[in-house]
Amino acid sequence: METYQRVKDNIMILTKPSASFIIGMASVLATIPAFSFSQTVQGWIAPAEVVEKLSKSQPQYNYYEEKVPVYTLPDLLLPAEGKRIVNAEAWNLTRRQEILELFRENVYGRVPETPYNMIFRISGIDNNALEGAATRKEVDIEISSEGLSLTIRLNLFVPNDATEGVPAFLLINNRGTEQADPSRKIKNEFWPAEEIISRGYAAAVFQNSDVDPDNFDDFRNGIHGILDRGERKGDSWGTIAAWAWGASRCMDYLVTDSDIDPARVAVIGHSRGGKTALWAAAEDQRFAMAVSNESGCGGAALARRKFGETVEVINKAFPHWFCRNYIQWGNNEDSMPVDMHMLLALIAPRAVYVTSASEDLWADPRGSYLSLYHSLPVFRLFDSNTELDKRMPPLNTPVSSGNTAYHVRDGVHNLLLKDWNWIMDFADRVLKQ
Ligand code: GTR
Repeated sequence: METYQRVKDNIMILTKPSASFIIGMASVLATIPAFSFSQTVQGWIAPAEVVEKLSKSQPQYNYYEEKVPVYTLPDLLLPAEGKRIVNAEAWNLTRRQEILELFRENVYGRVPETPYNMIFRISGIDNNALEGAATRKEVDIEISSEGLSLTIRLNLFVPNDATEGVPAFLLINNRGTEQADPSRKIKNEFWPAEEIISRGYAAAVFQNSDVDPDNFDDFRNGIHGILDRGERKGDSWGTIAAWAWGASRCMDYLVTDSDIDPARVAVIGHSRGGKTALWAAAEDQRFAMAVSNESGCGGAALARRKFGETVEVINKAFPHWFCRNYIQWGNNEDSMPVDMHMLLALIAPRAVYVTSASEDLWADPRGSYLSLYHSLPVFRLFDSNTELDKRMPPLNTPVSSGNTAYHVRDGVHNLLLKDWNWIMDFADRVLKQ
């Protein structure tokens, strides 16, 4: 893998070669087997000017491929005890549960077992939304326990021309409400409800802050303030686990709505929302697909690469996102019993789509792709034809195999219509056929 990365680095610099550099490179390339060059030029490499710019402005973080440490990933198919997993049945029965527990214990934390009541209230229905193309429903999901309560507002558009329950995208909105405005006065590519409807999907969204505000207050506000009991422990749930739990409460509603096909609901999120979408699908197998848009550290990106944002950095900046036990893995990634390929594997055999953006090196595009690549042994237990190239696909070129997909889009950290269109192309294949 190291040789492979260095080959890529060489080619990366060649995008703007100086004369002396070309001469220098000639001797380097002479040592590379002939097939490497043609293979390498096809795949994505981080733009040299972005690497330089970020490395200058943030010298404390690594943006150089050649500085990625040599690492060994935990073996997905080797349980703590017993024999190597060789089939889907054994994976589901033993190893999947073992890895899920490791993520609860070491990364996101455990949902408390506190009982609660849940009520769905349809607060509004507009049968003539989106110029008649959809019905809009405002659903309030009220959660209460021992006199305390909160409400998650689920906004939902369902296509009016459907004759049966449709597949749906549930977006975890971690940005301002204007990015996913259900009144459609403000339209934003972050939640292109019109396009989602026109392609035959329901478009659902909730605000992550309805479940738990995105700030550190020692876990007093949001759902923590309602369900947490007693002292916090090392594996008590953090805010990402709370948001994922909120996605599952939305799913609780969606399975009751006959306009939706409950077997074809995708959960999608961007960045911190992408981390959440992956964990939601790992915890809740009712989600048929998870989309991680540029989720980076604590999401799709391999922690052991220490590229861009790291475990240590994310815990300092966002002390409420993960469980306390996660802190110990900062600068100690090699000892962590999991890495993020194992999170993606927890979603198998359901569909998973991982995305990156070419200028978003903070979220480590290559580490995200490699994570997907290294999760494939589990997807192959279910569909032996699932195969991706170890080289990244070129820019703006989605690749998919079986129930896995990836793209790296040009540009900066965001969820755009371009991303959605490729994601829906994949969903057309895996959720509609
Ligand atoms: C960043 C954070 C990332 C990512 C991002 C976002 O500040 O370091 O892990 O989650 O925020 O959510 O936009």
